[in-house]
Amino acid sequence: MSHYRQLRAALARKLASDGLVHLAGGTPIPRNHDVDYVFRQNSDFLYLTGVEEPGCHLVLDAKTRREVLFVPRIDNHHRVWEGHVPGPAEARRLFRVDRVMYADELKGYLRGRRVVSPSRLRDALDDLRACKTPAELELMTRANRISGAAHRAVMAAARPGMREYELQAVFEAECVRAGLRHLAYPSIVAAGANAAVLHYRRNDAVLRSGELLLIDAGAEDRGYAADITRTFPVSGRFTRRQRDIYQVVLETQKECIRRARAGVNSADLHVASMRLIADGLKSLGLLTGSLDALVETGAVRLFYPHGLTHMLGLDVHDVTGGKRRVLPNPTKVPVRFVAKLEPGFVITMEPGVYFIEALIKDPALRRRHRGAVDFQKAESFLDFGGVRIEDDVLIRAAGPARNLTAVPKEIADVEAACAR
Ligand SMILES: [Mn+2]
Repeated sequence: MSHYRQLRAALARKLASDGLVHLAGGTPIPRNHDVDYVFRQNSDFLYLTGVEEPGCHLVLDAKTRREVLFVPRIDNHHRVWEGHVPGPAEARRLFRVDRVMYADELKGYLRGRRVVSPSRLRDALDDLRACKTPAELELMTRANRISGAAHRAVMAAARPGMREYELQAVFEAECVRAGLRHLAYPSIVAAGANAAVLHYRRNDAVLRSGELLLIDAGAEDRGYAADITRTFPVSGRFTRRQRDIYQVVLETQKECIRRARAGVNSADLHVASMRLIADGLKSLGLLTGSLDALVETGAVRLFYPHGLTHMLGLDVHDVTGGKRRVLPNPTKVPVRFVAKLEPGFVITMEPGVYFIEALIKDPALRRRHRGAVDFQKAESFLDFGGVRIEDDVLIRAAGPARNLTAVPKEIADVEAACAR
């Protein structure tokens, strides 16, 4: 809790001349009659308070540093159904705030006082949340360690004939068993051609021998996410064709991790990954032409249509650091995440190669990239699906990034993990 107190002090320093900060925590969201979705605290609120209860508010006087936590007034009926909820005295001790009041007193408390505008507060929080503190990194490391063990369990459990959701169950059971009861995002478990659906969610197909299985899944620890993807052979051994594509993605990922250092622009890294993938696909006869042209015309995007990296933190696609960090895109290709990497950033590294029917068979794309893409060859891969390899790395002040993800990814190691 002293960690959260320090973060509130840091926010107060930033907004000292702006007045009063009012931040509302999350409230339960109805799922259907009498049932709410599993509650997940608002990320900003969690960042500043560590409070995982719904219906709370934080009011922080940035000038005097005085902080008040507002908690819901609990009646006996609520206690009958929900059990013990800390009252003001207990909440004050638990969450180390100056004062605790009831949420129904908030309106009166704020009356006539100047409150920091939502956009100003948004920017200050984006700025603060970008660089992770040692305490945050501990949680992120733990989320990664447990999610990583769950990925290894999935590799060991996979067998032809199983359904994708059986592996989803293996992954999620491992995380819950280790104490992480919330996923950072819905698990993607995609066998064969399903891996070419980037946000595949059905997870109900049968795993067939000879196919690859792509699993993109991560748990969160007190809100801090892990975001990990592995692709492995259902039968435990890569075929020649799978090996070729896998190796292109793996070498690209490893090279991008080597280059991910403080001061490097994430957009440049993305272009570097496009070039590496284009080069690999050239050597496999899927692409033809100069790397510059394959990147600038977007030909390589037919096989690699998403970004290389995003920020990771309390949100799986985390804040990118506020207005003062906004940069023009220095490259000639559209990139969503443009930032100069800083010590304390945790980012994903997730190149991929996919054979997506909607792109490969698109008449306009076929006209535009005629000559650069061997569409006949690409069509012969339509049953392939795709390969993505995703690790989470911490940018450090000096030297290479620290990889938080320890899950087998070299071909021999993946096959050994599958055989276990
Ligand atoms: Mn990701």
